[in-house]
Amino acid sequence: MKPTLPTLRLYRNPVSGHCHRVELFLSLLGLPFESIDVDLAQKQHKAPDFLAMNPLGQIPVLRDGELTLADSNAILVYLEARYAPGQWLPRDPVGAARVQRWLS
Ligand SMILES: N[C@@H](CCC(=O)N[C@@H](CS)C(=O)NCC(=O)O)C(=O)O
Repeated sequence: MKPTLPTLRLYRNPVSGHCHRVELFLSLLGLPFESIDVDLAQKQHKAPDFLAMNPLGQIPVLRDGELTLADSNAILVYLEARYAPGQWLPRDPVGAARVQRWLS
């Protein structure tokens, strides 16, 4: 089920490929989301409030309601399972493994 309100918030930076893959998938799924730019030069990703979301101090981070999730691969897997189950990721062992290999 797609949310009617922009509850999805993506902490990102426009030059980040890891963020781009999440933004691309959000767009492919037609999910509205709010982008929050994280200024890497200003070390915003190492500030305490950001480290509370991702102790590794890296973007992207996705917030979906009460959920806070870091890592682009994890976010892609979550978005597919939550909003488009069975449409992008195969569930058979070999197919699932091949997708994970590609993502990695
Ligand atoms: N495995 C992570 C890697 C994320 C990552 O490397 N993000 C970079 C930007 S593209 C970052 O935040 N670098 C800042 C740092 O590591 O201090 C993912 O897939 O999301």
